[in-house]
Amino acid sequence: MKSRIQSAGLADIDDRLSAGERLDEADGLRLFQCPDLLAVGSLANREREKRHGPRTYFNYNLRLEPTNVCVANCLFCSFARLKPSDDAAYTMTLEQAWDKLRRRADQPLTEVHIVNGLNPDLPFSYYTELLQGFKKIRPGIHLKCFTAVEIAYFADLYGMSDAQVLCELIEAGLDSLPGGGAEIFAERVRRKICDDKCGTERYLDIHRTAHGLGMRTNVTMLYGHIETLEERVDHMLRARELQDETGGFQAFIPLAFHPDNNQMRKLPAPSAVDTLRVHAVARLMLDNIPHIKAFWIATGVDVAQAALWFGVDDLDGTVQEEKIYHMAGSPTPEGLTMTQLTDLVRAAGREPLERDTFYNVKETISC
Ligand code: V47
Repeated sequence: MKSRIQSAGLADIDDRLSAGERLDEADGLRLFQCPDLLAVGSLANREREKRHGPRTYFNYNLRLEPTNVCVANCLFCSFARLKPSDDAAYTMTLEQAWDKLRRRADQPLTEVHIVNGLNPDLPFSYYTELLQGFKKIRPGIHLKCFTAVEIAYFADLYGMSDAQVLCELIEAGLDSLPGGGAEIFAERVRRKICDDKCGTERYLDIHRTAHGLGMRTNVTMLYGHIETLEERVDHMLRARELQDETGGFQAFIPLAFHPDNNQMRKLPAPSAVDTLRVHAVARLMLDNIPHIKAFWIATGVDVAQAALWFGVDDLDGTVQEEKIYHMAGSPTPEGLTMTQLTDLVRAAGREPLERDTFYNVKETISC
């Protein structure tokens, strides 16, 4: 592999990684431009194995999207419905949302992950009661809910500061924030694809505030649409910079753009090769973020398996109900069982481990 890395022109990057040195913007760009994907992948795999050996994490989780009514008009989104009168618009009652958890009393779930549209018609109490109700049904469940974009929207709609919103949600049972809403941090792209939702500085500042309040969060990157390679690297560096300051990010999650049923449907979906490379470059650039996650619903199951040799150590979890990607054309199942996750990790030659949201590992996998 040494000679392959040399032929690929990456010997200096290899040396710097071996010396524990940090890569810079120009290195990031070279990793994206290098024609030899396997050379890039082998460097990412080395960094992955340095941190995690063959270990591959996933959890027993449930994804819920209680409302898709949304005032934002993001060009990539196939899930949101701008008007509540639209046929496909929905808002679950609290009972309907709680029932999703009640009906799974037999499942050893450890996390509920909630993402919503920006719904102008709900009171703040909808969200606090939603969390309180989940904790009443399952006191031990981890609630990873609401993107920073939702937190910003709540603050503006209900006349609170971002910190106040976070504190009230924590009081109601919120445990951590998911990474959604990051899209691409570069203002040029944000202006074009999601102009009417919270900007980069506020997204990052909400994560900064959450970390300051003792919460752990994730950070995502939506790739494969109109962003340039430079903008991908810039995105990673902005996440890395905040992580230097707070240390609060647990995982970086590249999200492959799915083009069906949205305003960017003329664009092709990113290729498997691009997906493997994005995850690999993320592992190499983000030396301070512990986990690189392949969200298997976004990458596809087969590519997620291969990504376990391209820097990825985490596969999210069972998920079970997912709408955002399936409405945008994802052909994966809506959920996987723990047995399926375990089998696919083993088939890829890696070691499957069930984790909780904080990456504490369970002795045996709950199949
Ligand atoms: O913010 C929306 C993305 C995100 C499309 O934190 C799309 O553990 C591709 O953030 N094609 C929500 N992507 C999902 C998300 C997430 C997923 C898994 C784990 C975690 C975590 C977070 O989905 C949105 C947006 O970036 N998205 N539409 C689409 N057409």
